Amino acid sequence: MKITKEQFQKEFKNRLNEKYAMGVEDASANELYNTLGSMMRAAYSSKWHHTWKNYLANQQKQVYYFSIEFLPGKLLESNLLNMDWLEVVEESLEDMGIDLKELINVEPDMGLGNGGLGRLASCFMDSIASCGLPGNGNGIRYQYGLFKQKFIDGYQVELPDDWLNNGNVWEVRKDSKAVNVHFFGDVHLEEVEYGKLKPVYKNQQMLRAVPYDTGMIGYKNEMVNTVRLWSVEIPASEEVHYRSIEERRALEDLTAVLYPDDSNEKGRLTRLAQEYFFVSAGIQSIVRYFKTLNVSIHNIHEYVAIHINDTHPALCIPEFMRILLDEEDLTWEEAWAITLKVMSYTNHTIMAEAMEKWSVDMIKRLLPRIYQIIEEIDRRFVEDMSLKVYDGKVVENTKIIKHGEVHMAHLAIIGSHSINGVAKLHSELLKTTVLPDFYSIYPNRFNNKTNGIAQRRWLQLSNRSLSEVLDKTIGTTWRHDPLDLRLLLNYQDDEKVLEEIYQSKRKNKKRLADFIEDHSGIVVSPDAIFDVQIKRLHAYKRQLLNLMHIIKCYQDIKENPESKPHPRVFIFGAKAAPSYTYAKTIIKCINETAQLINNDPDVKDLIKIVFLENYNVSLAELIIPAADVSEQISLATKEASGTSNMKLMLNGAVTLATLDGANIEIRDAVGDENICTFGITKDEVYDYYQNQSYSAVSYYENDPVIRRVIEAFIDGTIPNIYHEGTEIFDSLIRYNDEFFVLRDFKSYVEAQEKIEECYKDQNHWRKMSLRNIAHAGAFTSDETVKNYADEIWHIDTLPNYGDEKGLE
Ligand code: RUG
Repeated sequence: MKITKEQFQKEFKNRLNEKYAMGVEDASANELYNTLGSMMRAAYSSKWHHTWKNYLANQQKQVYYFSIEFLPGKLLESNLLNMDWLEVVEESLEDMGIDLKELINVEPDMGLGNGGLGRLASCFMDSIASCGLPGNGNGIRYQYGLFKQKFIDGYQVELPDDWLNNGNVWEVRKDSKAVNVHFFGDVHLEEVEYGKLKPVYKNQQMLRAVPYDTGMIGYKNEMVNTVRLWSVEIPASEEVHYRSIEERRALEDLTAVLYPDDSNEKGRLTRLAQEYFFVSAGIQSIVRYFKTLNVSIHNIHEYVAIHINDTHPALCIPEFMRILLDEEDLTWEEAWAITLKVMSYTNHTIMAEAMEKWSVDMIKRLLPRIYQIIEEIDRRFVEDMSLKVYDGKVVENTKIIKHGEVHMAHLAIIGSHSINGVAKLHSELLKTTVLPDFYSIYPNRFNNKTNGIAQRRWLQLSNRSLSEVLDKTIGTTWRHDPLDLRLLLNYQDDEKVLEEIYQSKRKNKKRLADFIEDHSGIVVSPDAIFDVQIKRLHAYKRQLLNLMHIIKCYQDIKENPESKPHPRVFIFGAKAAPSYTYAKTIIKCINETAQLINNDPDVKDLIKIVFLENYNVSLAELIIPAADVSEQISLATKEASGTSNMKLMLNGAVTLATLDGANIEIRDAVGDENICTFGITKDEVYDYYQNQSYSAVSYYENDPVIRRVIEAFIDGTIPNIYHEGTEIFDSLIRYNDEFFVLRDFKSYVEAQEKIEECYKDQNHWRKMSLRNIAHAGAFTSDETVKNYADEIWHIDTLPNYGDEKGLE
């Protein structure tokens, strides 16, 4: 999509005038942003149209990625980059006296996800389009995104994120593609002809699902795929039933909020209704599109792949069955065989509390026909397994309906031809420890697809200064083929290149330091080590371990005022689920420790703690390029993959890591000497579990350093945490430290000492940093989605893709 400066400026001014009857000099940043956005949308619309027309003409098999979360952040800059407009627009705006950055700033973050899971979905959408693959997203258009986090007196306070307040320039409402979704009521099966049963419904509630489509622009390849997000409305025919505002609100609330919990849930009925709502709407729209291909429904699996991202969309399986059985009149056997070929599922966690289960009563009431189908899937599964060699225990462990609950992971596994984990260790644990019975039944379904990140957003856009150094040093091919970052290894002894990379890091640190001062009043030096932990606040991620080390450093300085550690800034970014009190307790403790340390003159600025409010994609884009140290310190076995580890590495941070999730693959890629690992291994963790031999109190009693740190929580050293400090103390000592923080403390401190030692030897550190950048090309989502495409979805680029890229 090419445009010249002259064309752009002319069109921009015209559009601004048309839209707002204004000239550039009178318009606000918001008006300019909307003008630019609408102009871009108009420009890529024809490519968008062509892309799906080409898919249609070629009867291209497409994948539909069903995810209850998408976390794209801002789209303006990445759309400009992918359209190949970025430079022209930046320069043209500058000529007109407009700073593109100001327009970027007015765009709200599209925060329709909680963390890694939603961000991964958005990286995949970018990569699928950028690799020219036929794939689309399907999700919910929440009216409110993930809450905005504020700190008041050190406590997390949640405010609504009204992100649609000023409209959304990227979305297109498609009224003509709306569908109806049904809930509640009674259903019974009636024999319509000999041997053929059909459901008959009474008293159902009907809601309208209206799609809002957003174009997913491929990187300079003229392709535009679609993310379709569904919003609820009351159908015109049903208006009379809902006369009061309260009744209407209750229904419209269905797509109002993103559930801000990764694991615990309130409002379960609404959450279950959300899951069915976007699943049913999505599948109906896929089948409707499929019918325009004029292909027999018996072959739908050759044209459609559906991916279930975590268990939230697992109802895809019974919903697809419902359509094949009730609307397309297929036999159960054939419908099931097709469903299996269409569906695939990714598991993102082994944390037991995140394994979704729904009460039978609730599903039966809300989705009576879907429940019948789940029951029948389960009945046939149990029957089949009992006929095969499996013993009763295996069948008991794997069936879908147990103790009055529907196990969504079991439904997803039984109904999918592929089940993957998101890092090698995680996929291994699924087979050996979490789902061994399923693995014994379906060994061929299990596979690994290590996560990846979109290097366009996480390097090209967010770290322009490093990108320029790379272009100058190794050429620009890495922008299309990130594996070419390896060329950087040729320069590991080149002082000039090392210095340039260092200078670009320093520039990014200065930018972050300015932001920190503006937003929190804390002054930090860009010459300090920037030590970063950015992720959801969760006990297993062990922000507490980080905090305990900081307290130790503080106590060391107090005890020995002459000590001279290299200055450090410990930077946190993390939201806690509103109902997760322990996580909120940790936030409060970090904030109070920050108050104490940042204002203690004895510390002489050797340590600073900065907990930035409202961690989101845009903030990540600012923090990551400035990081020296990447904290990836979850207890081994608990973090399925992690993706901030990949983003930080790509930006030259050195990883300080446990042997968990994708950290292990990062270590294998960069080599032991370019990462700092510590902590117990998965085998040691399971050993403790098996022998029940862990005793936190013995660490407290026998290790004076640990004792001194833990006591700081309860002896008044850290002010204003009387209750919170006790809660932390109890979690560690009374409740035996569920995540082995005390067990790993010593080796974590040693690893931190090693980090400091390496940093002080700047030449050594700079080489480590370079090697991390050079090896990060292996962790891009482009590579990951290509593996999904080849091995799971069996989709391909259009036949002429790559020849001309502009497909007509
Ligand atoms: O916790 C996991 C991360 O380890 C992983 O990197 C990410 C993407 O695969 O998914 C996260 N996750 C898991 N988010 N929600 C869940 C459980 O539903």
